[in-house]
Amino acid sequence: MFKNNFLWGGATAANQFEGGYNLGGRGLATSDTKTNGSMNKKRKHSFLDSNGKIVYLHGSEKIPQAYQSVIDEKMYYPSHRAVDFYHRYEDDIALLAQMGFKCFRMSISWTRIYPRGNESSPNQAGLDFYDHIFDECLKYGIEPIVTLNHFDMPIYLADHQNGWLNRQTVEYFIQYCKTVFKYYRGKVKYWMTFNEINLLRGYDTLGVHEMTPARYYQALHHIFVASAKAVILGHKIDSNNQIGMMLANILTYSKTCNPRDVALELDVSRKLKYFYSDVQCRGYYPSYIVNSLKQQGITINSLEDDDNLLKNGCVDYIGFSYYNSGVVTTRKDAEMTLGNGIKMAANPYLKESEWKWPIDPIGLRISLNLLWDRYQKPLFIVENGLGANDQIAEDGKIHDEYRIDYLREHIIEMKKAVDEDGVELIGYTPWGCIDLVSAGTGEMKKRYGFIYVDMDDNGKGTLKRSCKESFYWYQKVIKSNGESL
Ligand code: P53
Repeated sequence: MFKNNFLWGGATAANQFEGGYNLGGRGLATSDTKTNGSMNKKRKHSFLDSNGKIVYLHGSEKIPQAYQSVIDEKMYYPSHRAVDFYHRYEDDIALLAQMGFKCFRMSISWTRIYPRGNESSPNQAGLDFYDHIFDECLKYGIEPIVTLNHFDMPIYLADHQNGWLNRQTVEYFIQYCKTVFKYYRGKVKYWMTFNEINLLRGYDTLGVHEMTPARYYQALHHIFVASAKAVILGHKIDSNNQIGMMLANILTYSKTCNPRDVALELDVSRKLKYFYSDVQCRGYYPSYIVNSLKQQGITINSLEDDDNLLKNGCVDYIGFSYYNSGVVTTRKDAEMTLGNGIKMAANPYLKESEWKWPIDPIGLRISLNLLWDRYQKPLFIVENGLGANDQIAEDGKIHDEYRIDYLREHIIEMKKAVDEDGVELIGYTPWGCIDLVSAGTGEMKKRYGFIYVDMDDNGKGTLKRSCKESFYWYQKVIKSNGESL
């Protein structure tokens, strides 16, 4: 049985959901230069312009004022309007309330609050926008769950000071956190610092041009420090605040019982996942990373107080995403699958989604146990779900029984982790509860929602919302606190 106050809900992120990218005084974010799926491969530091020519983005001498001039009005950038939550939040939240949501996970767009990132005072229109959203949620008894940073940052900080590579970005981030912690004090209790902290690699998330391993670890160190400082500050501003980390929980299996495979799996799980949660839950760099950095000849520049900050800024809970597992093998000829964008060997025991992400509900129970055993901190499944190309049937409805099956199977395993294994679980917020833009591909047709949004990969459509079959199913799940599946 789930606790009475179990947080059933759904999850979103500003850059994939909100739109209004240049409204209400919002500044340009790195994510606003991401094009859609067809451009995906080219998008890191360049894109194809409407004549098929490659245009280099940030750092290019050809475009000095990159942060202002990179947007080509002829191109389609999914974040600019996304699915227009910006104008539709009242109706959208009413639909979530109709489903019985106890909580709603969303992120604040940093550039709505500090358009360039370095201003001395915040943008009032941005503060008002989220204030209205939180009021709207609270009106229905929906607890807002807020990610402070979900895959974006002010493009100004990226292009003028190399984003997270620059220590100064920590201070600007903390200024932003302080503003929102104070402004929304009493309205928001559950926060998360950095979304999928273990997957931040690109220009959009780190704001760093020309990445190298040494630069990566330096930027990451700044992010760890920023997160720790945010936790400390958030507790000081309101001792009721619960501030979590957010881990992409990519579960890895060893392909065989060959000890070489098993040892590799241990190594991969640490480098891909546990390094990050070890720092944020235990408050120091684990020995396996300290030694690996030494071996690579990488020295991280840190300040004297950083050790204390990491120690005192441990998170209150572990928020994590879980979509699938992957198989690790020392064999080079193994058949590889693309799940999660990270290359792993295929698992013959599992089916895969249309996007080739393996489907592994038991892996969710295993993941919950691994994290619980390692840290004994409350867990919160803040993303899970099936990306599928839903079709409107002849009766005008969307019969997404495949999504219901996916979620049901995962909830069953989640329940076993709670009932049989005694894991402490705060809540469950499936990803993209209202269809939104895919982070990995920029597509719209990779849908996760209970609520359908009429829009295609190029942003065309009425944006009208309609309830899928899964909407009514999830409504019953919530009403019965997970008993009626
Ligand atoms: P999409 C990679 C691996 C695991 C989770 O992903 C990931 C990614 C990035 O694609 O992202 C998380 O949209 C992320 C969300 C994202 C969601 O998973 O590629 O926190 O922003 O939309 C699903 O299908």
